[in-house]
Amino acid sequence: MMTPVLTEAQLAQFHNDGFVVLPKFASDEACLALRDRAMQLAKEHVPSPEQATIFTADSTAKHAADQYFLTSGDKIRCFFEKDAFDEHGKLRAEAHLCLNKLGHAMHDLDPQFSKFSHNEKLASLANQIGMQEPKLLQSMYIFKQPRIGGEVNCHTDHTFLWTEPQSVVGFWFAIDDATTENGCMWALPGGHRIPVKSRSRVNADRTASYMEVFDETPYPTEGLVPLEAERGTLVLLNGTLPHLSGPNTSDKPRHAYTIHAIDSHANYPADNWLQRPSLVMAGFND
Ligand SMILES: O=C(O)CCC(=O)C(=O)O
Repeated sequence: MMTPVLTEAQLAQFHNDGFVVLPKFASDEACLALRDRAMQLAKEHVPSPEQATIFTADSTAKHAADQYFLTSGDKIRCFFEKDAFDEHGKLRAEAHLCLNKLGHAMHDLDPQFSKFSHNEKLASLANQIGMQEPKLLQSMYIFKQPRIGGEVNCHTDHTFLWTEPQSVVGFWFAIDDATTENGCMWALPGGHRIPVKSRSRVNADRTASYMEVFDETPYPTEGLVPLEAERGTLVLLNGTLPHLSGPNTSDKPRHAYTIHAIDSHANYPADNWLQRPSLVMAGFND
């Protein structure tokens, strides 16, 4: 029997609202060590400024950019902010300071990220919210850089990491303090009960993804609440919960680390964009 992490009230909140905010889940020390490592990985893996220009999504570069993204499920790759490039396609600052995120397998491939992502507390939490056999599918380190950190549109994680039945859960950690000024997340309490409106799929030769839309109407914006979070806070998100984050117009960075776990009892269709041909998924306490 694992030691429960959530109080009864927090568990009820997760089920009722589709999310729960858990301050001080990770230590400042662990967050800062992860932050340092992320900056190091950014420097090591960032494409050169010349290579980087291929990701400015003009039509000839689209295919290369799609391939770079669609084959990143079992790698550590760097993705640029769209405002990172000036009108001549040149990076506005040092390349690693223009990144939107790292993705998508740091939790498997980097020892420091692996240490942060695998422990008894997370295993117990996943168990408490009813995941039968949680497996870590993807990780993202989101920089949300000062002034150029872009918004993340309202979405559900199930749309992008589809399982049958639905099982994905987001484990989002504030690595810096996240506020309404620097682009914290927002979520729609109870919105996880709205039927999911779209499903992202890839075409048969895996050259591009497309959206299968079930319902054209946007998610309601009324009722969205800001999820301000101090460093070390864990926000747990049901996979069908609509959530978003604003742009970072401030001069403060807003780093965050997010893990998406699925239940290995659920089917993971082959037309999900994210595949991990070279890696087996591990559990939280593996
Ligand atoms: O950190 C953000 O800004 C958004 C993260 C998000 O949407 C996610 O982890 O699913």
